[in-house]
Amino acid sequence: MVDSATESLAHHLQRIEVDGFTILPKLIGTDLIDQIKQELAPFLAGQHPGRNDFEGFHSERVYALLNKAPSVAKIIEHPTILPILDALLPPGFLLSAALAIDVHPGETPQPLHIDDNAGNLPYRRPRAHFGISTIWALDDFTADNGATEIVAGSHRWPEERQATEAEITKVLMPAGSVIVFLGTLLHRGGANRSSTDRLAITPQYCMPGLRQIENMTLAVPPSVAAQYSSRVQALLGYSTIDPGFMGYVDGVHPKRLIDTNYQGRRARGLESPGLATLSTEHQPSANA
Ligand SMILES: O=C(O)CCC(=O)C(=O)O
Repeated sequence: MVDSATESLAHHLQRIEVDGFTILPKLIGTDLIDQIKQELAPFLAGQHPGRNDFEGFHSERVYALLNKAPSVAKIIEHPTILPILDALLPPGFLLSAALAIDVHPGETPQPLHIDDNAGNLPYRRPRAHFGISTIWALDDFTADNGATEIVAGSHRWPEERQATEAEITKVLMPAGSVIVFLGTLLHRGGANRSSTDRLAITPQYCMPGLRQIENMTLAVPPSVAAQYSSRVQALLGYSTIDPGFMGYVDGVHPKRLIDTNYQGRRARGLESPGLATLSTEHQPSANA
């Protein structure tokens, strides 16, 4: 028998395959929204307006979120979102970016873009996605307050194709909702023609072997990462790609920087697969 969670997962995966995105309405409630807003408030006091058209001259962005607003971890590892990500990305995928975007009145539309080519990788679209993005609405996304805008189906488009205004759709959703979309989908922040702010948080995830957009293990040092779950620590980069050792630090598992008692593969009775594929001078400690 197929349970409703499996059915719902299949539905969202189907939507993502066809349209490039799916929307999950009201996944979090006002308690968590208020808690996150409270933690973000000191960083959204007007000191850091956007520095270019992409960040938005009438917007504020807060980076290094897990070093500033710990409750954001609850959406980064939300139990309804993780299975979607697990289905779309290889095991060991990473948190590539996690930022708050407060779009103020007067903001103009952001340039249309995709999220999974920040490293200028030499692969042209159409291609498989390298990442998955989510945007959580912490305020209602309305027709005039800067709601995210997407181009449905553009994950299949060739690199050169430009969207017409008629092909751009606003993501209207109540606070607490989230849109999940492929890293290859064209989208942008909308213009804010209202008199109120539009706050969102965008956790973005990438293939385990890619460089993260934000350097997460510097943004969230071991002493701070220690407060989070093992899954969030792994998403930040306190992890290695298993089987193998990519991501090691000084020849050992990066989790040792958080927990000195963390047991390496050998102590756990595991082989160190993959070592044979490297020449001897490049082999790290088998204890990673
Ligand atoms: O603020 C939004 O709605 C979208 C922002 C975005 O796509 C980005 O900055 O990458």
